[in-house]
Amino acid sequence: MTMKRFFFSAFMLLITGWSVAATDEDGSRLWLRMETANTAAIVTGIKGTAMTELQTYWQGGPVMLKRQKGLAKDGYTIKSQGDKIVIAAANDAGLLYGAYHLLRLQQTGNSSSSLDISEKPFYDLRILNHWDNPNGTCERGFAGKSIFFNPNPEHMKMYARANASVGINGTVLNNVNAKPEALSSENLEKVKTIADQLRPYAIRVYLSINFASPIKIGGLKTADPLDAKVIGWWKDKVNEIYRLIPDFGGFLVKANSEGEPGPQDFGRTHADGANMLAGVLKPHNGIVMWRAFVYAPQSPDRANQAYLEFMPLDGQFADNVIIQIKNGPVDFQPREPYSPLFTAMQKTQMMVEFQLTQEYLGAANHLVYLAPLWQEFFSFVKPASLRAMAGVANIGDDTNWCGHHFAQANWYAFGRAVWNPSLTSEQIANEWLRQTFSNDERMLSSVKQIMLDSREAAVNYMMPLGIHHIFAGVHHYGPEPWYSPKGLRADWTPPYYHRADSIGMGFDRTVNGSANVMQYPYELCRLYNDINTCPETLLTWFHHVPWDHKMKSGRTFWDELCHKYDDGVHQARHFLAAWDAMQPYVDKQRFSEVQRKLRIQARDAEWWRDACLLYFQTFSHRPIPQDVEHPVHNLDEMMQFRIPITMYENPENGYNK
Ligand code: GCV
Repeated sequence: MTMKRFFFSAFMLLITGWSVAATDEDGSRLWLRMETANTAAIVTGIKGTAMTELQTYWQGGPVMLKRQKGLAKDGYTIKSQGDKIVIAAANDAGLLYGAYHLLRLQQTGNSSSSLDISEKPFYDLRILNHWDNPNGTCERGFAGKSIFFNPNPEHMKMYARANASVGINGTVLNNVNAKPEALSSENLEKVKTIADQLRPYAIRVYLSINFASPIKIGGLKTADPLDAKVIGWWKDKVNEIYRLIPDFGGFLVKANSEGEPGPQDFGRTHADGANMLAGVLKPHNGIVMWRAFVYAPQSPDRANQAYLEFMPLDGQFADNVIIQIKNGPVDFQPREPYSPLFTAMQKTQMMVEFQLTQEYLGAANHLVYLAPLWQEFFSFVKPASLRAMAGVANIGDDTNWCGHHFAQANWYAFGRAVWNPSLTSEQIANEWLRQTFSNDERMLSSVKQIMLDSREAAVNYMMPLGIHHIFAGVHHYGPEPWYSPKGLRADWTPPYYHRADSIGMGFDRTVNGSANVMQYPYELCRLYNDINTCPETLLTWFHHVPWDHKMKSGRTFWDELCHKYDDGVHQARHFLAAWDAMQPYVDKQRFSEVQRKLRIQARDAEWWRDACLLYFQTFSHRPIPQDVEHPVHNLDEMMQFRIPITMYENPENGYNK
């Protein structure tokens, strides 16, 4: 070798050793990046899937799959016995989950020779809700078109594997703003095809229904749930569904909410509507998930309404009805208190609805890891008080499934949390990172920290101290605290929520205001009602806070607000810098795609801070403190800036003025 070639090769070694940890990846394999160990024989059925997965990817010694009585449904044990590993479960789904657990151990570098694991799911029903429309769009979808629109078997298989690998066992295929055609015979054939593709992975399908379907596609004059013809129509429809899909899960219903039809249109209650459907599903073991997301335009406080409509019905729902309640009383805000229905209803089965798709958290542009938000919810609501958990999916046909590589973590975390709500956000992040990126400790701790801090950072740069719903109209991306078009219902405009004026800002929900505090248990009511004991993280949620109110830090409320917004900007910039330092440990494609998104996030954080501080300053008339970075954008320019997108797409860029 000539000297010149020697130096060239040494140089190449150096740069390849330094620059790329692995070959480029596009994220399409999600967290299932296992190397193929063998070519597996194709075996059918759920147990067959477990065998195929192990034969294809397991690199250790022999594994035996065994049915064993006495174990919990879907639970399993994994034990080392001599040179083999035995996975035992009471049902085939348990064997499948055991197989994925073993593969997870392999991928996270934890498979040892002395395994003694015993697992069972906390909830029976572990369900994704897709807000997918028949035309292929996804409401609040930021990752492309619906995967169910033209279901490609390979795509469906990967979707099924990903869900089963974390124990998700149900999926609602269509939007809660349901088109009546969801129940047409033609559509049901399509649903059957999807159900057949998901069944080997122990996943049942469900549908959202339009309450007026008997009129719209049945040709009846009414959809009154107590009308015999209407009940007959639903019976026939449900029989048709079960003939095609014998393990069909049931219906999800959004009724009398945001213009959707419901039993109240016929003078009936939510219980009348839900129980009628429950009655026709019952012989088939189907369930009804009836949403409590209701609010009327004329109400003085949107946060009060689900409680007001549903509490009087507590105890009136059939035993196969579950009331599905969003985690907070308004709508998936970066921070909300928990919905008070969860602690108030005592005689009704309830499930929580979390939103994985980041409608209010920077869409597919911001890295916001949601497990800490769910953990916060569970610090108030006992997991055992719920029957199930639902997650509004963030999945589309984008190559990386979720639009942002780190949004995959929210899909993964949802599955893990519904399997075991006591897993910490950190444990889940650690598992996900190891499988999705690598077991390299030099990368793990910094990136895990970004994930763990990301939700609080978003709260800081978007709406700290209890501020809520000050988003841009319609698409909800970016700040528009001033948005208030003439004639629009007040509760669809930010001023309804922030109520900024010359005295201060915030929504008075105390006993002297909307009395929302009274929907909480006595101790919390007392805590929230007093401005001096109310947690500062929820201050303007419950109080109209004077600009000079003294905060725990010793600062005035206005100064604290400025600091919080600025902290958020610095956190977002820090995420970018910390990620940049990860270049040696991450493949080039995913490194640069995430870097690009983090740059948008850092710019957006600045946009949020500047827009909110300059706008609220027009009410506070106080200076921005000297030790806070001062806005670099102009309020009037920001007020004119609109991102021309619908609620079905992700903005390519954030603020780009
Ligand atoms: C599916 C919010 C969202 C809507 C969504 C609704 C709901 O209002 O902006 O897109 O509709 O919640 O959860 O029903």
